[in-house]
This record gives sequence, C-alpha cells and structure tokens, in this order.
Amino acid sequence: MIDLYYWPTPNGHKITIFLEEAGLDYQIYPVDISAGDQFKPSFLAIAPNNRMPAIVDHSPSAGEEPVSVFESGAILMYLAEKTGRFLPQEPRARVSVVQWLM
Ligand SMILES: N[C@@H](CCC(=O)N[C@@H](CS)C(=O)NCC(=O)O)C(=O)O
Repeated sequence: MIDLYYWPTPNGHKITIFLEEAGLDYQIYPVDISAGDQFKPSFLAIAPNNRMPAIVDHSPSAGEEPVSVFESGAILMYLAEKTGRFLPQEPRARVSVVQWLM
C-alpha cells in the first residue's frame, strides 16, 4: 500500500495518473495547501520541502522499512523502478523519458 499526500493540482495528478496506470494500491491523504497543511510537522517529516505530492511506500522492494519520497519527478522515477513500468533500461530510451520528466 502506498500513502499519497495529495491535493488536486497538476503535480498531484502526475502521481495519481501513474498509480492508476500501474494498478498500484494507494490511499490518498489530502494536503490542503490553501489551509497550510503542507507546514504541519507530520507532513514535513515526509516532505521537508513543504510541497505535495509525497508518498510513503509501505511495501518497498528493497526492504521492510517504509520509504518516503517527495518531489513529483523523484516519486515517478521511484514508482517506475519499483514496478518496472514506463522507464526503459536501455540508455537512449531511458534518457528520452528522463529529459521529459525533468
Ligand atoms: N517541484 C515540486 C513542486 C511541487 C509543488 O510546487 N507543489 C505545490 C502545489 S502544486 C505545493 O505543494 N505548494 C505548497 C507551498 O508552496 O507552500 C514537485 O514537482 O513535486
């Protein structure tokens, strides 16, 4: 299960689109950025840049401890590597994806 800290903005949508396309289980935790939720200490512990989106992966491939990730590009790369989807291994194809991501 992946916790998604989310508000309906384009950066938030990037992550919901990926999660839906990959068929991953996730739960949304709203971060109302107009109400200042992004500055709550509990959120800053996950996203020290005080911006959503952020995720916590409770079933990481690499180990048992949950993994938290902030920054939409970093989240998309993490999920792509976790699922083996949407990020080719072959260098030319991979950089083609990464340059658009960045
Ligand atoms: N570079 C960041 C940008 C994220 C971002 O700008 N999030 C905005 C909403 S779209 C936010 O949380 N703003 C709250 C704030 O700046 O206090 C990413 O791609 O994740």
